[in-house]
Parts: sequence; C-alpha cells; structure tokens
Amino acid sequence: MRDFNSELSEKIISEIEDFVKTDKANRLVHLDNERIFSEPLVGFADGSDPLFARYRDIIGDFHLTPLEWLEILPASKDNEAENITVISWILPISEKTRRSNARKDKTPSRAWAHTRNCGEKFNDRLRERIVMYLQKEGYQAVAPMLRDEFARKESLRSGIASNWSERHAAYAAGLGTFGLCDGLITPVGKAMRCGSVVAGVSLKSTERKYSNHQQYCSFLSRNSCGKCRERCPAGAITEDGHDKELCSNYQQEKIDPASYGVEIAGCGLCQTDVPCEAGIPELT
Ligand code: B12
Repeated sequence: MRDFNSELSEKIISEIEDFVKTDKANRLVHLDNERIFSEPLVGFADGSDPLFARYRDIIGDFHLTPLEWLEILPASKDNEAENITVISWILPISEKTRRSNARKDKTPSRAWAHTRNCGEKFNDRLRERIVMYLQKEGYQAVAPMLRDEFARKESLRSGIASNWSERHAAYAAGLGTFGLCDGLITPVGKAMRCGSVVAGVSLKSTERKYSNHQQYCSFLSRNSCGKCRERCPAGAITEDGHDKELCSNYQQEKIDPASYGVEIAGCGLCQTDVPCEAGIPELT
C-alpha cells in the first residue's frame, strides 16, 4: 500500500483556491477590475502513470515525463516516478468575459484579449506560488512552463506542440477530455486556462471518470454538435479536427494585440457560444 499524504493534497487545493480568490493579479486591472477566473478545479496524477510515457508516441518523443522534469532541477534528488505527482488545475474564465466573447464572430472581445494576456500572467504566478509552497514544505517541485527548458516543438503527428502539454497533464489528472477543436472539455467547460506543477511527493490520484480522450465531445463521441466549426473565423475546424497552422496564422494576421492594448490577445471564439463552453454537454 502506498502511503499518500492526504493532508498535503487538501492544503494544496486550499492554496490554489485561496490564491485564485485573493490575488490581485486575478483581476482585469486594465478594464473593470472584475475577476479573470472563477473557482478552480484541481486534480492529481501519478507521475508513474503509463500515460506520461505514452505521450511520447501521442505528442512527440520530445515530450518530457514528470520524472524528467524533476531531474532538471539543480539539486535533483534520487527521484522515483512512483513518488512523483502532477498537480493540475483548471481556471474557468468568468461568465462576463465568456458572454462578451460569445457575441463576437471575427475577433475576440476586449475582456477575452485581456484574459489571455493578464490571465496567463496570473497563471504563472500561481505556478510559482505552488512551487514555493511545496519547497517550503520540504518537497522538490517544478512548473515546466516557468523553466527555460520549456520549448515549443513541432512533430509530424501533432504539428505545433510543446515538450509539456498542460491539457495532457489535466487529462491524466482526471480533469477532462479533448474536443473537436482540440480544447479540453472539463466539468466547468472548455473556456478555461490550465496549469500544472510536478512535485516529488506521492499524492492520491484523482479518478478519471472517462474511458477515452474524446468522451465529453458530442461531435467526436455521438456525431452531433460540431458548433465550434461554425464559430471558428479562420475555417480551421472541420470534421477532421483542428488545423493549428490556420488557427495560428489567423491569430497572427487578423488579430492585432495593440488594438486591445495587450501583448497577446488569443481568439477563443471556438471556446464560447458552444454547448461545452461552461460544462460537459451531456451534463448541462
Ligand atoms: C502551442 C499552443 C497553441 C498552438 C497549437 C494548439 C494545440 N492544439 O496544440 C496554437 C497557436 C494553434 C494555439 C491556439 C490556441 N490556444 Co494554445 N497553447 C499552446 C501550448 C503552448 C502548447 C500546446 C501543446 O503542447 N499541445 C500538444 C498537442 C499534442 O496537443 P493537441 O494536438 O491539442 O493534442 C491532441 C492529441 O494529443 C490528441 N490525442 C490523440 N490520441 C490521444 C490519446 C490520449 C490518451 C490523449 C490524452 C490525447 C490524444 O488529442 C488532442 C486533441 O486533438 C499550450 C500550453 C501548454 N504548454 O500546454 C497552449 C494552450 C493549449 N492554448 C490554450 C488556448 C486557450 C488557446 C486558444 C483558445 C487561444 C486563446 N487563448 O484565446 C487557441 C485555440 C486552441 C485550440 N483550439 O486548441 C490553452 C487551452 C485551454 C483549453 N480550453 O483547452 C492552453 C493549454 C494554454 C493554457 N495554459 O491554458 N495554442
């Protein structure tokens, strides 16, 4: 029997929830100061879960395992995959911002652009906070997205990708499954951002309440819906899936961050005004 530290799991969840509730960076400071993200979901995945090794085949052989991420730390101990946990969270985008983006059909709303820009900065602060919290408790911890080793990659199998996919971490941690547009559909929907930290501690894994990686998408599992296809202004979503090149080119060529007063604006039209925007379709 593995000895799980359930008290620590609870503390980590509280730490994440409190930070989302109280940190001033979780506010649209350049707009109306409303909260960027509402209450988070948190999940835990076992670092030795065979899924992480499979991600090398599914994503590309550049995708690092939780153990490999911990091993990049300068003071890396003799870690074993069995004693590693991936802590993953979902930050749901506020209803007000979702509604504003749902009304748009070519470019994102102001609130969405500021959510992409400032929301990811908040997400980084949260990653940093959880790493520091775990270190203070005496555990090794690393947030892949904050490391110089994090890199965007390309592979024949998955096109534009990276060496740590936050959505695949969330999938492993029981937080959701992929949709036709690639977005991860979670119990709080697809209009969200996610993050993760890899920690050198054994925590009980969250149950995955799905049997495959497409289960929550009505189009992929029941051949109905496909609304995200109509929502995409780039024509990047078809019944064959999401064309990342078209998506990325549209964002670069047709959406001007400066006109929103941000460095990066995103798009996210496929994430709003769709049945999976704020929940799992069959449950909403
Ligand atoms: C590169 C990147 C992009 C690229 C490519 C996106 C992509 N699909 O990979 C471009 C520029 C196109 C892009 C666009 C956007 N992005 Co982006 N992007 C990233 C980044 C930095 C890396 C993504 C990555 O590594 N993907 C890995 C590849 C392999 O993923 P994939 O192709 O989607 O995976 C497929 C296969 O693996 C497949 N699969 C096949 N067999 C199997 C078997 C199993 C068991 C499993 C689990 C899966 C699986 O399922 C997946 C879906 O088809 C992440 C941050 C991060 N580090 O994760 C953010 C991220 C994916 N982006 C995000 C967002 C929000 C966006 C935008 C909406 C822009 C915006 N902010 O307004 C758009 C549209 C996103 C979309 N429809 O996917 C969010 C996703 C949130 C969500 N709801 O899903 C992320 C996670 C950032 C974050 N921290 O929250 N992005």
